Amino acid sequence: MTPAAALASAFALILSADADQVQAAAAPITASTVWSRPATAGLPTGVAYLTLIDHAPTPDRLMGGSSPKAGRVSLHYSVMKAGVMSMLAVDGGLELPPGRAVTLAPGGYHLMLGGLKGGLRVGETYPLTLRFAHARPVTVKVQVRAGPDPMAGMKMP
Ligand SMILES: [Cu+2]
Repeated sequence: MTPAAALASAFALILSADADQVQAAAAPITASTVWSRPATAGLPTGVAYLTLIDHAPTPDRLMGGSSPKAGRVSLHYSVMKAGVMSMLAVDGGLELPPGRAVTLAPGGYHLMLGGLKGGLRVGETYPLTLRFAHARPVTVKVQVRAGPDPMAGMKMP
C-alpha cells in the first residue's frame, strides 16, 4: 500500500466510524403513541402520555421536558390513596431499560403540563421536547385526542 492509499483508507475508517456515531446519536430513544387529553381553554394544566423505547445498549431515564404550549413540563405519577387519586412529582426520572417499551398512560406516569397556554383541542397537535439523563433531547408531536385508542370503546362484532 502506498502512503497515499494508506492515508485514504485511514480517512475512510474515520469517516465510517463518524457516520455510525451520528446514526446512533440521531435516535437513541424513539417515542410513539404520543397523545394528550383535551383541556378547556383557561385550564392551567394538561397531561401528555407516550411510549418510549431506548435503543441504546445502556439504560437511560426520562427526566422531564418542555413545550411552547406550557410554562413547564414535569414527570408525575398518579397514585390512589384512600380512594382519592393524587399525583406525585417524580424526582430522579423514570428508568428506561434498553430495548424495552415504557408506556406513560392514564393512572400511572404522565408528563404534566403546567401553565398551559390556550387549552388543548381534539385534533390539535403541539411540539413537546423530552429531556433524558443521557440521550440528547428528542422533540415529538403530541396529538390531542379523547382517549388512547379511538377503537377502544367500540364493541367487537
Ligand atoms: Cu400530574
